[in-house]
Amino acid sequence: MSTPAASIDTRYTLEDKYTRSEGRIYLSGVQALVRLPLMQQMRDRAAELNTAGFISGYRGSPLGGFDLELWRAKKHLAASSIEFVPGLNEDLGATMVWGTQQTNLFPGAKYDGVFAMWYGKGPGVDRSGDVFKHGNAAGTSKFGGVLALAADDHACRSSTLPHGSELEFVSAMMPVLNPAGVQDILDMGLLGWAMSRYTGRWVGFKTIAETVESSASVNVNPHQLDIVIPSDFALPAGGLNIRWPDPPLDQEMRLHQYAVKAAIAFARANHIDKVVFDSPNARLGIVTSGKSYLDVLQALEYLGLDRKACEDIGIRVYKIGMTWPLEPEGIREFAHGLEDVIVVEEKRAFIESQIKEQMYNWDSATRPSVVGKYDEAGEWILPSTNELTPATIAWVIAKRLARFHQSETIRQQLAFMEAKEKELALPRANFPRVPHYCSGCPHNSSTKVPEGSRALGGIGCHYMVTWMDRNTDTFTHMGGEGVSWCGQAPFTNTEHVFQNLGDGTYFHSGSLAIRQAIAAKVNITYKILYNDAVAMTGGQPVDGILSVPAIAQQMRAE
Ligand SMILES: Cc1ncc(C[n+]2csc(CCOP(=O)(O)OP(=O)(O)O)c2C)c(N)n1
Ligand code: SF4
Repeated sequence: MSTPAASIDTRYTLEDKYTRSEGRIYLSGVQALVRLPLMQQMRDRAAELNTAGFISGYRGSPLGGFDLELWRAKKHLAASSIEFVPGLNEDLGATMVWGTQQTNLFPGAKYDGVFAMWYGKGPGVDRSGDVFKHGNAAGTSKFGGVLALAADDHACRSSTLPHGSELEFVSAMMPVLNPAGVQDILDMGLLGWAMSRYTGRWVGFKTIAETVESSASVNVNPHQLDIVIPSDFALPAGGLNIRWPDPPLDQEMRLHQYAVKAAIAFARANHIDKVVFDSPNARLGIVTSGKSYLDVLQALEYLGLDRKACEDIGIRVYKIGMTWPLEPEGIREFAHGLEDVIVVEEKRAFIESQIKEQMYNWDSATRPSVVGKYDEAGEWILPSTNELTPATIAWVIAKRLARFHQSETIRQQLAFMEAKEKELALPRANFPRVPHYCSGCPHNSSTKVPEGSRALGGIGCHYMVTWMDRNTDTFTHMGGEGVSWCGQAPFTNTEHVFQNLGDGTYFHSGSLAIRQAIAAKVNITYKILYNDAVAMTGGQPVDGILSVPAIAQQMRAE
């Protein structure tokens, strides 16, 4: 059947994804993140606020291409008074973001406030911990706000370690939002900045490949959300925003005594956590968040359980948007009347441990059992390693459900899944395909080592050398290149090693590693692999002027 001509918007252009202020648009998660500050500006202008925006951070999967998309949207950002200044590395990017919140402490500020966005891969979150702690303790400005985007790689698809950043944010006492898809990125992003202004805190914002690399048709009206300020929470005198002077113990008091509670009040007032499936006689509850929420829906579908079936059987599903601090009233209402709660989340027991802590003092006669990573028998039912699959989740739901509900459909579905798994487990021909450099890549020749010598790997495309027969083994985190040798050299008969160091990494932090090697007086030869790009993340230019003569001069000065 042909589509009625009237439903085709013939005036639509690709630019509209950043300019339209109503209707639905098909956006990728990364495009939604670019659109987000533009929408914040639309809201601010409608509220007659004269604000500006600022974006900084450092690339890394799954936000490897975020900066490329921001550069493409340059003219839209400029028209909305939004500056994009890439960081040399993540923590310096975060420090610039901290600075944006200080702008209005001094005379001369051109805007009412600067709303800021930081982005970085999980290891970038790790290395920015000091800035996060200081910036978050100091606070955000009243009409500014900070969203900190963590790019997490749960399954280690493009990283040296799998990672989830929740606990790092909590360590800095930053509230954490976990969007489940493209619409959530827009909605929770706007809520995040509003929360940041209200609580005076930096707000952590989780992104993973499944959410930022997916696409969806989403409502792009910046005013569709009616964001409310809590009426049941009293801010301390002077509020929670940044100020100067501000002694450290005063900052700590504001953070511990008020800010976390303010975030809870804000989340409650704006229904950031919500019951999505309910039943008048609910017995089994499922708590979940982010990508796991989508997996739970898929798992229920595998079991043939739609909304109506959940209602009839007695299943209630709770989708948590703010994973820390867990809003207590919502979880209490959700758990009311339940016999059993399953917490479905990837990586460590983050929500689960908060629920258990909150429930500890509830009336034990009505308190439901709670399982997540482990069940009561200590069986590892929803592992914290790698990622969870809808099939694994479906098995756990079916098993817990079987305690009060048996159904032929579920039995058949499980039998079908079991047969599939057996089929997949059958021995099959295995032809591992080890990635290699592109033909013509300079790393092809530059990572060869002279006979009898050995080299250490580093972060970047050239890391692939560790899979080749080139006597190159072990690596460090980005920017530690060669420094591990400083710890080995005094204790081995090996007299010398080569160290590979990409030019992007040299600029990010690696030049300091070279200084460390010189200071430690070790015998090492650095190969600075100049390919004029931060190749592994999309071929971005290094974030400054870097030429071979400039590197040579810098090295000579060392
Ligand atoms: C702290 C940190 N930030 C970001 C990344 C993501 N990352 C992995 S490789 C890479 C690029 C390295 O570029 P370069 O050193 O020029 O090596 P090339 O890929 O060009 O060989 C980046 C940014 C990371 N691993 N760690
Ligand atoms: S550095 Fe560039 S050419 Fe070399 S392997 Fe990476 S993407 Fe390919």
